[in-house]
Amino acid sequence: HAADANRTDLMTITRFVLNEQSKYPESRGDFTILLSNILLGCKFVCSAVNKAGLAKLIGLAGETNVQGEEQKKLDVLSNEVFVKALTSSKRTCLLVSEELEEAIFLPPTPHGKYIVVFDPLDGSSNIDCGVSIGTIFGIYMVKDKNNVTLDDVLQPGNKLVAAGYCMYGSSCTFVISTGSGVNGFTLDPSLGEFILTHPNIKVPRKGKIYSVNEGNAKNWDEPTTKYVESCKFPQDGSAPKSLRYIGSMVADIHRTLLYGGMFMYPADMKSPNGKLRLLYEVFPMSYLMEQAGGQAFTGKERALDLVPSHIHERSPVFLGSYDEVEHIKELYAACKANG
Ligand code: P6P
Repeated sequence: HAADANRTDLMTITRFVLNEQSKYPESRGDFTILLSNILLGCKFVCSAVNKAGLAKLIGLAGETNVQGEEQKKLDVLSNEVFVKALTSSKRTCLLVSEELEEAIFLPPTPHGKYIVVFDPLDGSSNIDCGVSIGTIFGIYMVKDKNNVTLDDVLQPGNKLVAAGYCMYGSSCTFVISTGSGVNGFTLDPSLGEFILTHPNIKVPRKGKIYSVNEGNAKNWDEPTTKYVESCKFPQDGSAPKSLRYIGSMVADIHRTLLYGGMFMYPADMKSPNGKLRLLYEVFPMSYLMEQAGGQAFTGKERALDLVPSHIHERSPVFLGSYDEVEHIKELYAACKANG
């Protein structure tokens, strides 16, 4: 029975990554150990997020609980979980979190060769209304683990060795790339294992969806305005695009990866660098989009080529289907040519 055979031949993420890593004979399993700690953090956060609504009802998460203790807000709790998981992996030497003003330099007792940048719970303002939220991460290698400096994390996104996200929604979906394509895994809570459900994700070359906060339209620049106009009133006789904007980056990106289209958080007069953070939002999602056959552009250059000047730097971003990003690049080039 093929179905039974499939059911027993479960491709767990650990097996999948071990297969991938076996291509590198020198690999000593450090990455697999790091990843298993990231996954542990995701399972914990998934469980806490799923209880958040209920906990709020009975006064636990984010409120004072029955013992009258102030419960940690979920994003603070998530940050602590990932810092502890990454530290105890003994495979990291430097951490940057959206929740922490300063980077964490781990003492060499021993520490590892990996640098992890992460947003422990992106979109957490959406928790109370039950919208999907997520953890976003990127992984760099340190040059010399006996001499770790902040420059080791102020690297362009094109130096990432891996990136991914975990979306806490109707199911817990983990999407990752280690540089040879993008694969998606879904948590089977009865096994506590992430199972391969979306092998070799490729973003459609064109898309019928655009995703942007139209509330910022008054402040957009000319290329952005023209691009959105072309989505609503196409001049080539094609059908207008649909607008889908969840306001939670992991959810908007996951849809864009699977269905295609354009996700954008452009610069505007109010915020010339846009809103999204370069290291742990723009770079990881741009890395995934390129690995899936799409593109990521800042309005000036390829997003992954940007060199951060500080760990919480922001950047505008247009990312998604190859042809959609090509269109916005042409509009910016034309605008530049016309001065
Ligand atoms: P706006 C959530 O706060 C977030 O960081 C991303 O997850 C999301 O894409 C963006 O901000 C939404 O921002 O300004 O449209 O509400």
